[in-house]
Amino acid sequence: MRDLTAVKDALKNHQIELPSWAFGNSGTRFKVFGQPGVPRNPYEKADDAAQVHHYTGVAPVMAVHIPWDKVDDYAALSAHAAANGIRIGAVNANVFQDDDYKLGSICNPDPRVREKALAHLIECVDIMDATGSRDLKLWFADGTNYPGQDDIAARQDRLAEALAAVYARLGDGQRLLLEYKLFEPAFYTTDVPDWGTALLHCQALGPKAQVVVDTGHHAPGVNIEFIVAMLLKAGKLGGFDFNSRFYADDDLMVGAADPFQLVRIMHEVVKAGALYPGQSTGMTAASTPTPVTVPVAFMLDQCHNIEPKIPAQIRSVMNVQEAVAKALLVDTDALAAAQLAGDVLAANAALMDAYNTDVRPLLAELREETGLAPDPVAAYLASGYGEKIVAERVGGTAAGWGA
Ligand code: LRH
Ligand code: MN
Repeated sequence: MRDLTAVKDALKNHQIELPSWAFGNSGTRFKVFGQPGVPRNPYEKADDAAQVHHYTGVAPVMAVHIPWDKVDDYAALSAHAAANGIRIGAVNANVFQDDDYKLGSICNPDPRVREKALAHLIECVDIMDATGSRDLKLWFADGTNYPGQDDIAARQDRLAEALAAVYARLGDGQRLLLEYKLFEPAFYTTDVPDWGTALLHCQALGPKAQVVVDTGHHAPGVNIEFIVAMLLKAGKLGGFDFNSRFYADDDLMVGAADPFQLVRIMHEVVKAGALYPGQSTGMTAASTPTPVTVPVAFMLDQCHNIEPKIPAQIRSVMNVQEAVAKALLVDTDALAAAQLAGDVLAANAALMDAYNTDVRPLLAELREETGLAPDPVAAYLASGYGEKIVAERVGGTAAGWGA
C-alpha cells in the first residue's frame, strides 16, 4: 500500500476545474426549474465557484462558456476571479445555439455559415489572450439527422479545414481540446462522435491539439478507462468533462451513477503519472511507464437541474477526490506482480481492495491538516452564503443556457 504522506501530497496537488454554467439555471427540453439566488452574470458565477474552492481547497479554476459568459472586459473578470482566489480556465466555444447552425457550424454546407462559426472560434482565442487561459475547448453539435442529408466525408474535410485555421491562431502556451459526443442534438451522424475521430483530427493538427473525454458522451457499456489508457499512451489526453449518467448525456454529479467507473478511470490516470505535471507514480523504476508530459485538465461538466448548485459542485469535487484517493491507494507493485503472474483473482483484488477502502477519514484529516473543515458541504451550509445570495440576488435575469 502506498504511504499515506505521498497519497496526501498527490491529493493536495490535484486540481479540479469548475464549469461556470453549473451555477446557472439548467434543465431539459421539458423544463428548466429556476432556483432562487442563481447568478445573473459571470462575476456572480465566479463568486459561487470561489465558494467551492474555499471549502474544498482543490478547485481554483472556473471554465467559461461564450457567449453565456460574455463580458465587456475579460481582464476585469479575471481580476475579479483572482480577488476571490480562483482563475479563469478553459474557454468553451459555442456554435450550437444560433439559427444559422441548424445544418451545422464549421461542417455546414454553406461557406458563409462556416466562416461565421470560425470567426467565433477565433474570437474565443482572443478571449483566452485576455483571461490568460491555456485551453480552448471545442465541442460541436454538428451532425445530420437522416441518411443522405449531407456527405459524411465532405463534412470531415470542412471540420479539418476549420480546426487547422483555429490551430494556426493559437498562441504560445495555448492549446485546443476537441470533445467528442456519440449523438444529440444530431441523431444520425455526429461529426465528432467518438475518440477515434477526435484523435485522428488532433494527430493531424499537431502537438497543441488534444482530446477531451466527457464521461457522458459514450454509448452504454463503453469501457471509458480503455479509451483513457489509449489516449494517455498516444500523449493526446487533454482533459475530462466529468459527470455521470444512467442512460445518455444526463450530466449528473460525477461519481453519482457509477463511482467504481470513476475509480477505474482515475487508476489509469494515476498509473500513467498524469494526475498533475510531475506526479510520481510511486511504482518501481522497472514498471514505471513513460511519464506523461501533456497536462490533463480535470473539468466538471454538469447541470444541477433540481439540486442546489453550490453544494452539488462541492459534493462533485469530493467525489473526484474520493476516486483519486482510492486510485492512489492501489498497491501497484502487488497489482503488477499478480498481472505478470497471471493471477487473475489477486490482480482484481488489488484494485477492489483500494476501491472498497473508505477514504473519507483520510480526506477529512487532510482537509483539517490544510486548515479546511473536514466536511466541506456541512461547512458551506453552515456559512449562510446560500441564504445571503437568495436575499441579495433579486432582480436582473438569472443566468442559464439561453437555449
Ligand atoms: C455538450 C457538452 C459540452 C459543453 C456543453 C455544456 O454536451 O458536454 O462540453 O459545451 O455540454
Ligand atoms: Mn462536455
